[in-house]
Amino acid sequence: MSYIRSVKAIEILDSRGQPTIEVMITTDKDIMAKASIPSGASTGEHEALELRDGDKLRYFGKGVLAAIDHVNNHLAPILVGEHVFDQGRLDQIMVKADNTENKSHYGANAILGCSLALSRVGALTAKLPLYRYIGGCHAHILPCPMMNIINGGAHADNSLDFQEFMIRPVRAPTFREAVRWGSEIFHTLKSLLKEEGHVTAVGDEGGFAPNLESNEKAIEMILMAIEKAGYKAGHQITLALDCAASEFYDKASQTYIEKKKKKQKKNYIERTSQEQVHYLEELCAKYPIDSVEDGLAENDWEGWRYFTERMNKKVQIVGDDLFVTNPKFLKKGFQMGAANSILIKLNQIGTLTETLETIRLAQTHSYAAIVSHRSGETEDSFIADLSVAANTGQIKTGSLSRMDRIAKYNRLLNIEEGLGSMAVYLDSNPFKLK
Ligand code: 2PG
Ligand code: MG
Repeated sequence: MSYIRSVKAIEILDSRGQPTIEVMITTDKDIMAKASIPSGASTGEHEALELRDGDKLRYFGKGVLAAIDHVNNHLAPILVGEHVFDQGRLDQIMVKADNTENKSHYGANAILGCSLALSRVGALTAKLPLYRYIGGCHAHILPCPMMNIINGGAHADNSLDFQEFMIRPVRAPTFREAVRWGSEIFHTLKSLLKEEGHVTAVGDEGGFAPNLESNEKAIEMILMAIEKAGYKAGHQITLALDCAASEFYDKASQTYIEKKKKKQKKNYIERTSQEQVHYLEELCAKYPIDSVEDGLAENDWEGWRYFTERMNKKVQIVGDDLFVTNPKFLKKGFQMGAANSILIKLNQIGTLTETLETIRLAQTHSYAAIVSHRSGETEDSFIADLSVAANTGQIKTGSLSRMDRIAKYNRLLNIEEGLGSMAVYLDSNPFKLK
């Protein structure tokens, strides 16, 4: 038997240079494991609370000393002396002790730090790779990555309102090949952007952040890069969008506004919810797009229902801000017929156990689950193991640059190697291309 001897948190920095929390757990057998917590920029209204100090004299109010104090002085006493394999029960006790709907008492960052460090120390104690410890003996599916090679929205200081323009190497034979295809397309895109005189600086998730005149132009540049790199768009590689539409939805007028163009005093388009759905449909008809995330705003449930009714059989419709990894909102989605997939982010809900429950709920209702990073990340590659553990078949973890993104790809390459002949790279595209 192994017991938790100590739990300690410190303040570290994430990929945007903002403070975040790292938790270290040590057992009575001197086994030690750490976990650190990511942070979003385009966060959903109903996410679990990320506790920030608000003290303007430190990190412009973004310090996490209060969350750290909660770990060291309130959560540690709950965990110390407990058995390291008691993940489910200990997550439950921490949630109960917090006793709020959105984990605002201790902070979801504090609770999740403990939850993830606990599972790592459990895996080390069991002498198992993390994905095997969490997922058991049937965990063997390597996820199809959604690689975000052009960044816009809240992740880049450029002209694009859509947040993510992604490629999916759906027909790659292995994960290793999927990474190679993605990397070659990424570098080809760089040279094409350069040729056209665009900047090749990258955004928060490592994709390029050029000032292109429209979403269509971004998509067309990617299609050119796919072809020039020697791949077939619509067959080997499909496209995925994360519109992050809550960011450009105007609540007062209930319309979707080309916000960045408006700000630059250029001609801009304003769309009603129905028009936004029709616009997305046009994009999907014109280009080999088979996955659309947050095409509508988080509270525009009627728009989601309308989009799903029209496009359910044709594309993967992914709820991120809409569901915030929370069973309550996912169930509402089932009832209303909103979306057919869910994005899974550990820190939207705040414990490993609840995250696994949400994935299970989605899968039992034939909703695809896609494990995802946040735009602010650390070197922690927990989500790579999680995607294999839960056999989700899909992961979204950014572009082919910046070590905070690459760390996850590298971990998956190692997992694939470790699984050997057991490894399966899933063609996770259940939607027929036109
Ligand atoms: C998203 C995420 C990750 P953020 O919207 O899907 O790409 O962004 O972490 O900023 O919410
Ligand atoms: Mg999103």
